[in-house]
Amino acid sequence: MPQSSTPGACPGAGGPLGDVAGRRVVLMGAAAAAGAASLAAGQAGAQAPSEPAPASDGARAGRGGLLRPQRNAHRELLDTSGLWRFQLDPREEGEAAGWSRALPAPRPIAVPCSWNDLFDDAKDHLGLAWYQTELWVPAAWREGRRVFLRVGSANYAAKVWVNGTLVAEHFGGHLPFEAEVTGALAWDRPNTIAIAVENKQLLGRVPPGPGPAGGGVAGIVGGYPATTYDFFPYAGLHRPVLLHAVPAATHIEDVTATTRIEGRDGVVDVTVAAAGGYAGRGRVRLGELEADLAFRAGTAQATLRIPSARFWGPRDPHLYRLDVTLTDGQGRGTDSYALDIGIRTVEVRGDRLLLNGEPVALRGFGKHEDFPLHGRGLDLAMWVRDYELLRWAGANSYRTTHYPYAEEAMELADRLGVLVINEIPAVGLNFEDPEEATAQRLDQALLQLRELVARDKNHPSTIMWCVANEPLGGPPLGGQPVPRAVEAGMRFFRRLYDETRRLDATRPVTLVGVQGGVLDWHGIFDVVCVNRYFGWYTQPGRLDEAARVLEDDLDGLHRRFGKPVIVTEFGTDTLPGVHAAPPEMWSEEYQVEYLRRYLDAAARRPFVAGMHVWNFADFKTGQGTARAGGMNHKGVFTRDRRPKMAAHFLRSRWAGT
Ligand code: BDP
Repeated sequence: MPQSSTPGACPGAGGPLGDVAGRRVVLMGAAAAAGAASLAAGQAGAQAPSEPAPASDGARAGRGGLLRPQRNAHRELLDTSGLWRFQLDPREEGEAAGWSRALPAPRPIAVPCSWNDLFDDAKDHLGLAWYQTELWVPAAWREGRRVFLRVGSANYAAKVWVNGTLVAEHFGGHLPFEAEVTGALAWDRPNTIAIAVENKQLLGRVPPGPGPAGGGVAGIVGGYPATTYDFFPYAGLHRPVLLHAVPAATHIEDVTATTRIEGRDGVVDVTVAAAGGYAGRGRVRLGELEADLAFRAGTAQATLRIPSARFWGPRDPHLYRLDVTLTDGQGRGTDSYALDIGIRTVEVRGDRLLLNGEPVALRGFGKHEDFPLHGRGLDLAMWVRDYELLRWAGANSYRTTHYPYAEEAMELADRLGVLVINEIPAVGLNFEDPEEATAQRLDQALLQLRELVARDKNHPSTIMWCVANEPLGGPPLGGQPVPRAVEAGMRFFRRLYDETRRLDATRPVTLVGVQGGVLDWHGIFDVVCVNRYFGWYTQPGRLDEAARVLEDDLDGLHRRFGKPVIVTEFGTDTLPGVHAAPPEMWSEEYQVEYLRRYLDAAARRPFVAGMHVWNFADFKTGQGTARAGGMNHKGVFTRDRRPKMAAHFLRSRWAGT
């Protein structure tokens, strides 16, 4: 996003993606609920423009719904994925020149996909670029429907036009947003959809661009393009753009299902929100069970009890189908929505993490949405293969490092019984950066948190929310914390913790700490998650010494916090085919021996509730002296998913084969 030059700059001063004032921009769901402050903050750079809120549709705002569109007897869906037109706009002239109606010199592009690995001149381009497509909307949608346009993920900032009318603006990649477009559609000709996207690395964003205090690990490894994080800043339309239609009279805007276990029974509390302050009736069905819904001011609740329920977990990922229906005076359905839910509980008791009342140990990885050519674009084949490899390795868990993953990935995790730590894109935060930047980041992080919880709250696979990865309050790897930065972080993380619990009281919340980082912040959270690289970034080549330091460190964390500890990252860069005996850094043997020591240390400590190897697969980064071929090589699989020795080692430890 272009930066406004003065605090409180007048609307439009922000440049092409900053100009929404005076126009009707309808942003739905959680983003609308989050309101003006968050949206304005998201588009700010180092300076803090307080741009007015986009106008939002009162009927939708405040409900926090972000239901994944579906097709059924009452709902329609049109996926625009395919070839779109594309044009870079390095001089940011497109908006004034009317590119929202037609691009002057377009080339074809695939949607969804990152643009960076497709065109040589777009590789390191993080500035503005335009997407455009044309499509007929089915005539049957014209009567009695409201039509919405939903963008699954545009990284980072996006502005959307339909037939030249601005309909939405959104800040933050990796999460969906939608706008009502009913009034903007044409029915006698194709409709033009144009989306302008940019991924500038700016100080006030989340993740932030590099500030005066420098980045986190990326600051150590260097890198071009410059980022505060250690993965490539892929840009573009990363998930499908959908049009969907719902009944005009009223429709189901949101469903929240939370589950409890009482004895052998599963209890499901369901809250339904319907548009326009709906005050009619409905019903909710769960297998044989059914309950009536009586709406007041657009909300209704019901509780269903399943005797001798099957509880969801890795061994039996059983899902129950929950059908919600709105009904007219004769009891006929007027809208419906179906959800697959799992009955399970997650809680922290003392230093144990419990799933369905039993201690659970997470075995798995940190990952990335990263694959050749597609970059961060949705790749369902990759996801299906990755879940197959997780099963092959005997893993039961991963963390969505360092941003929310595709909804399809969450759905697969539900079906396959994989336990997910679900993380917002708050990576690269440095609390030595200017206060103003921290304030903007807080607004943006809160927006992303609200959108993430709204999107993923009904997934049984999400067992924990994570609000940040490796924030800094002083130099990394053990420098002295800076008191002002520690305090600023304390305020920031208390706010994020409280907000997460307010949005969802059913899941633990965590923060992932950097090696040698600020420990005080962990005290706020339910689970202590730490990334540790003893034997790699420190104690290089000295695995036995590294193991002793790790054991002392884990015991210290346990003594200090008395909470479950998860080692959310540990790993070594490893080039497949490089061998060494005795093991040496970068060799396959070194990766195996390093992982062995970490897993052994954890196995002797029942308070260690999980071990996530960094990383599942090699992944693309910026270019830098520590990143051979612009890659992080800490995968136990290569980028094209071939196993290194370490993958076989993990399989023998975790799957027992
Ligand atoms: C950690 C970061 C992760 C990096 C990793 C590494 O959380 O994103 O990729 O280090 O250096 O600090 O490999």
